[in-house]
Amino acid sequence: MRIGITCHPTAGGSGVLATELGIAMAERGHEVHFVTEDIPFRLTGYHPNIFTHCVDSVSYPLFRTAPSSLALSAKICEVAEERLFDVWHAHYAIPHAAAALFARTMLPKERQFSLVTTLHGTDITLIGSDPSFFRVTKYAMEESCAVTAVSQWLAQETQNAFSLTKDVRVIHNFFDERRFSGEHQGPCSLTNTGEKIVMHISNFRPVKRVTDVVRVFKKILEVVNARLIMVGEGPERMAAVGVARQLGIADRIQYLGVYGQIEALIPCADLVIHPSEHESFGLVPLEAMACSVPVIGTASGGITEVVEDGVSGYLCEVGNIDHMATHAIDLLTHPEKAKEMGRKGRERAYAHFGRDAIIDQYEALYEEVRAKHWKDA
Ligand code: GMT
Repeated sequence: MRIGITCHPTAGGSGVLATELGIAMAERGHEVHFVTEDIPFRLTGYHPNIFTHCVDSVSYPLFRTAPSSLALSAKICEVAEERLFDVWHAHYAIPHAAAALFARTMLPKERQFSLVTTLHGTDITLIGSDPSFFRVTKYAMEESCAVTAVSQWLAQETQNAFSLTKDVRVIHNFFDERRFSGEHQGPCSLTNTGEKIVMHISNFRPVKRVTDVVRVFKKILEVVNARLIMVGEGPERMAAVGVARQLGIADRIQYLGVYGQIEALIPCADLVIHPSEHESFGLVPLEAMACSVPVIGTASGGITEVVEDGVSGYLCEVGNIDHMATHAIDLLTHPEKAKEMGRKGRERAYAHFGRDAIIDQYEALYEEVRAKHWKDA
């Protein structure tokens, strides 16, 4: 098949998932074209069967902000005019599904592709539900040939908010076993001898509650000699720095910035903390589990479908700093218990979220929408 993919190129779960999916499809012999604003950050090295097309952006004094979604639609059209696509897969409803839909409308009938839209989270819970985008989001989903969500929770939230006339299928996220094969390794170059490593990885948006990470860490430090490794970049970083200064623990925290190969970092952690307001899936917790690192998270949304509370980590109430700190201290001071939780997390990750089984589901979906498209044509 020839498959087009549109996704956010920046560090973030939806872009990571879309990129890994494209790589996997290309490895299965499909021809995959990424049409994005930039090269997706996880797309490194050479991959046979993968092609990239970056959207041109034009600024003009009349525009307060450049209408990049229109440029995206035009680019998708341009690429689809050159080659016949079977499927276009839009990751994140706004603007990607809407832009791909517009592109399909502009194409002559014989060039039109089947559109699959995958919902990732805030495209529904925050952006798409905002009155300014609601109708566009709903229309794009209704007009897609298939809509998938990365968790049951997100599928249900979507139906609650949009009452779609079609099903939202659940296809969970996956991790690449070849990348995340390392297991928790204990002391490493990130730390001084004797320090435990607590790690947080995110795009530091408000929904990630990074200042909670710092507050939990402050409580951990009252009992355990530890270092907090913050990986990622985003708008809340300065807030985290400020809270750490106020709490007098700034020197115990290291900010690594955006890091493409987190598979090299996660195995250094003794635990990963992920205290999000809500999380439609939680790719970082899954990748931590794959590396046998226990997770402290929040029982908020689809993360409960990934991390089993009390088995592969602990899920606490959002904002309950004491509860998260108590569990973190328990794990950091009982390495055997942490090791057992890590082992169970890894087992769960491999059993339910391995790459091939999930790719099979997407491939079957592509075949299904393609067959229906040609039947209806
Ligand atoms: O919705 C977002 O926050 C954007 C997106 C991203 O690009 O980081 O994250 C979402 O998609 C990921 C991949 O499916 C999920 O693992 C994250 O849970 C989800 N984030 C939220 O729901 C906050």
